[in-house]
Amino acid sequence: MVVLANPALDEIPLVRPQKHGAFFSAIPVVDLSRPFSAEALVKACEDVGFVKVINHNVPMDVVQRLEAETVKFFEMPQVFKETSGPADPFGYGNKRIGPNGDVGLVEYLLFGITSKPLSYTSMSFLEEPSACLFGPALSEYLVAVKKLASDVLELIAEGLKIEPRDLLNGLVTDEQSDGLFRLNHYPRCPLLERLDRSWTGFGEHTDPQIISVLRSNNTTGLQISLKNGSWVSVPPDQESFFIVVGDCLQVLTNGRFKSVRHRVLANGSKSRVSMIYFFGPPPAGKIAPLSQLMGEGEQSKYKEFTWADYKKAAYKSRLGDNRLGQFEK
Ligand code: GA4
Repeated sequence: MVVLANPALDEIPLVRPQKHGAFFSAIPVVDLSRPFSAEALVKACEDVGFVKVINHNVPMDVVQRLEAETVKFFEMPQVFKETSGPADPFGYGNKRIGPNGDVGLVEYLLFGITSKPLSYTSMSFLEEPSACLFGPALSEYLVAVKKLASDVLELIAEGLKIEPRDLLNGLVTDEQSDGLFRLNHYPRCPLLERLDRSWTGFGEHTDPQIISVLRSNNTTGLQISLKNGSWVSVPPDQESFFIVVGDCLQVLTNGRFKSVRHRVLANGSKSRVSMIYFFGPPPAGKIAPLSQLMGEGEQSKYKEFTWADYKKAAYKSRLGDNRLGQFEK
């Protein structure tokens, strides 16, 4: 029997297992420059709630400049870093994550992104004084990654056949949308390395927002939980971005997409730097399953709430809590 190659198939396998070392990674990869990326993104969000995107159009020189400045920031003496803290919620934080007793082997800077439109020239949208320690790469990065988030959400809307097409990305590009930016540093730890132990860098949790866009240096540590409950390591890729489905997108899709539990394990051998832009809707934005995604007779799985309600509840919770639980019907 002769099996003919089907050239059309070359266009489709945008979600494909990636060979990494001796194993096939469970992390879907979507090439945003290829046809069918909308369908591939939807499939990845349904299956895993996490997807690596390539050909994302974020200039690598901007990413590298911001990474270099981030490394420099975290290399500053502790007393200097602490002038931009403690994070409550914005500013410099060390070991303590959130207000309810969570800790990890991590130091970080958290920025609130205000409603003003992002521009290359103005830093005023960053509600954090330490923003002035960074050069233009910070705002250039935020502009480019916001565009990426918007493109991804528009593709997801296309894949889900949501009308109007800008319904989802409109939630994060709205003047009132509530963004957060986090720079994390998981330092080298010779003791852990010596003991060959790993430690919690950032405990397991889901992100409360719509989506988060994560990028890290070439250090391992990030893990995601698959639907069957097993944890898998995400091979680092400093040239790509990872899209994380958040709780709000789970609700908007009535549970068709699942917000992915993820965590960072620190093994101390190499420092890890990550940058995550969290895209939340406007505070008054109503979060409820989109009627056009509901099948005939399908009931909403969630009580209706606003992003402000959800955020308030989130800040009362512990990192690993199931925050959506109290909003389920
Ligand atoms: C998890 C996702 C983001 O990092 C974050 C975190 C926030 C914080 O660090 O202040 C929270 C956590 C996150 C959810 C529950 C609360 C709030 C810590 C915490 C225990 C910035 C966010 O938006 O929610």
